Amino acid sequence: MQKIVILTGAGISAESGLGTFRAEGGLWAQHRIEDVATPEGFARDPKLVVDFYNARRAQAADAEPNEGHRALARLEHHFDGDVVVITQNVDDLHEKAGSQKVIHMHGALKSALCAACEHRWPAPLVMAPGDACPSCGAPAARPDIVWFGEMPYDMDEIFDHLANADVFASIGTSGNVYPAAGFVAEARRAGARTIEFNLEPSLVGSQFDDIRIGSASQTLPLWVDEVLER
Ligand code: BJW
Repeated sequence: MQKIVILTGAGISAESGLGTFRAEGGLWAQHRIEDVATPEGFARDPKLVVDFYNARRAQAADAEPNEGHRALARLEHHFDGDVVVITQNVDDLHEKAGSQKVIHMHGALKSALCAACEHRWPAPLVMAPGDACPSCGAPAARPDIVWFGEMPYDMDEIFDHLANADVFASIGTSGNVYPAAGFVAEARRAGARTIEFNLEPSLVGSQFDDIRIGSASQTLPLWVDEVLER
C-alpha cells in the first residue's frame, strides 16, 4: 500500500485569513518570539502569552478551510493507500475540511494543558492565567502549544510515518523550524519522492525532487487530481 506523508505549515492557512509567522507584518513582526513562544516568556508574563493565544483561538474559531485544506481531505478519502497529515499549525482547519488522520506536532489552540500533571482538556475560548486544572486542581493551566525548547508531540509516530513514506509533500512552511525542517531529509533517506508547495522555495527547498510555486489553494487541487488519476 502506498503511503503519502504531508507536512503543513502556516502558509496553507494564510488564505483562510490566519497570519503566517515570518512574513512582513506576520505574527513575529508583531510579537517577540521569546515573549510569546517560549516557556521562559510564559513564566515572565503569563497574561501576555495567554492573551496572545486567546486572540488566535478566537480568530481560528471563525476561520474556514480553503481549497488547499479541502484538496488534502479529498486525497485522504479517495487515495487507494495511506495519507497522513502532520501539521505544525495549531488551528483545526484540516479537521474542519474533513481530514481525519492529522497529527498536531506543535499542539492545538482548542486544547489546554496542565503544567503540573500534564492533563489535557478542551480549552475555553478565553483562558486566564492561573486557571485551575480540572484533574489535579493546580492553578497551572497553559495553552497546549509547543514552544521553542520544548519537544514537539508524537515524534515517534511521525518518524515511523516518514520511514515508510513513498511520497513526502511539504506545504506552506518556511523551513526555519526544526525538527519539521528536517523531515524532507528523513523522507529522502526512506526513499520517498519529495515535493514542496510554496509561494517561493523554502530554506530547505533544494532538497525536494519537485517544487510547485503558487498559492496552496491553487496548486494542491491540481496535484491531488494528478495523484488520484495515476
Ligand atoms: C504559502 C502561502 C500560500 C504563505 N500557499 N505557501 C539551531 C539549529 C537547529 C535547531 C535549533 C537550533 N536552536 C534551537 C533549535 C530548535 C528549535 C528551532 O528550530 N529553532 C530555529 C528557530 C533554529 N526548535 C525547537 O525548539 C522545537 N523543539 C525541539 O527542537 O525539540 C527538541 C529539543 C527540545 C529541547 C532540547 C533539545 C531538543 C520546538 C519548535 C516549536 C515551534 N513553535 C512555533 C510556535 C508555537 C505554535 C504557534 O504559536 O502557532 O510553531 S514557532 C512557529 O514556527 C510555529 C510554527 O508551527 C513554526 C513553523 O512556521 P511555518 O509554519 O513554517 O510558518 P512561516 O511563517 O515561517 O512560513 C510560512 C510559509 O508559507 C512561507 O514559506 C511562505 O512563503 C508560505 N506561504 N502563504 C503556499 N498561500
